[in-house]
Amino acid sequence: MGEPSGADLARRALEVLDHNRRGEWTCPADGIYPNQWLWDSCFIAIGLARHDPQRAAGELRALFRGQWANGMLPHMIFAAGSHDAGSARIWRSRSFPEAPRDVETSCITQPPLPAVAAEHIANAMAEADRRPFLEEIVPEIVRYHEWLYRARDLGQRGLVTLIHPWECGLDTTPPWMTELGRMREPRWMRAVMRWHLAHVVRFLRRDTRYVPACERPSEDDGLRMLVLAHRARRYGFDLRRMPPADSVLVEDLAFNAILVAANRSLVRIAAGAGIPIGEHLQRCCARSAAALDELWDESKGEYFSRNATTGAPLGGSTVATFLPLWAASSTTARTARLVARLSEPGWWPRFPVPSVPTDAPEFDAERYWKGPTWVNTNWMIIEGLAHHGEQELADELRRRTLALVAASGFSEYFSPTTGHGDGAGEFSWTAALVLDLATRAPRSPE
Ligand code: 9WN
Repeated sequence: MGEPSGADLARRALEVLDHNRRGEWTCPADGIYPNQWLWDSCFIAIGLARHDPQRAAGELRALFRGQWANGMLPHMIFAAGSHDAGSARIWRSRSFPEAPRDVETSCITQPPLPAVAAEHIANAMAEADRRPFLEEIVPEIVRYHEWLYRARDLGQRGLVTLIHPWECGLDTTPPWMTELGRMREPRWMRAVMRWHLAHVVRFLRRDTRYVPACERPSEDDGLRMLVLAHRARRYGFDLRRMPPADSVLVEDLAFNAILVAANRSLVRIAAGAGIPIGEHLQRCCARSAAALDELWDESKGEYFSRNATTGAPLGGSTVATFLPLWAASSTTARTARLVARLSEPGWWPRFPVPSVPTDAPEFDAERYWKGPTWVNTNWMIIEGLAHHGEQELADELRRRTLALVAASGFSEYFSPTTGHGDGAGEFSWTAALVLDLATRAPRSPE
């Protein structure tokens, strides 16, 4: 595969982002994803920063329209007049006094990337614009990180607990789905499963109107995720009130690795702008960086998420194992072992890096987070490799990612074995991160 023309790819990426633009913010994809999502907007802002830092700043600002009075940043902000009303009904955010009055949001969060996006935007901005931007955005990000530690790290152990797989961003990743399979199911759901009626649910689904069912969550997984969201609602989506027996509580690897990388960005941008982030948050940041190591399994040579109640690791290899490369502050035997794993055949098929290794029993080449290659996880792995001075491998993955998108289009995800584009077409974060990867000169480590 040769190097695709960066300028041409960047131009096409911008067309996708313009097509999905909804005023100040950008939806992930026309049709299937009409609303604003948290980590999508951060990836979008990172890409836009290369082209138009002011528009990127607007994208991030629009995300904070949804911030709750307690600091929580919701994973979705519903577009006014959205046809996705069913989804808004799950949450009914306005019934919570802390939720904003002028927009409807979900009541859970998503990987905490705003600090990373803010750093990319600030670095791209003209000197005169940088300070006012940071003075506005840093306090909001601080409030969000404080909420994460206050509301989701009840034991002050340094690891944030997630209450729903939608929070981890890798929604149907096998470890979470196995955990959901153990959940006590309502009687009606057992009946649906027993009588194989799940296919009936397909007629009620919105997503399969846009994307073939074989590329989306299975009916069983989809149902369980809905049941869990309704159950969490009973407890006000409040971890303090959620009984472990009726909940699925996970110290999620991807989320916590991203949090550590984001904390580092937050400390840097706050220091650069002379904004104190407070001793308490600084202590939380240090604790998180150390606690991430607890998720490492020395015998397997991989990181795993953990059941927050029992402490048991959630087995099954996933791409999340590589995200601590981005989080780790120094290169160790462990990081070297992770880098070496990337060359294993299951992790390095023709179109790397798959969300589940191709030789794992759960691998499903075209189904969502159960196998496909995603550009956002590749981007974070590229950042991680560069961070540890693994420039050659970072550049190789960058080149392969660009070539894949040049050949298959700006799809939501791709088969790691055939390179076929799956899920939504014209997907915003694929476009934005391609814009970033195509525009950057192969990078030197931080
Ligand atoms: C539920 C928007 C979002 C991404 C997630 C991805 C998918 C939503 C869905 O789409 O999740 O939040 O409807 O399946 O898993 O990472 O943010 O692109």
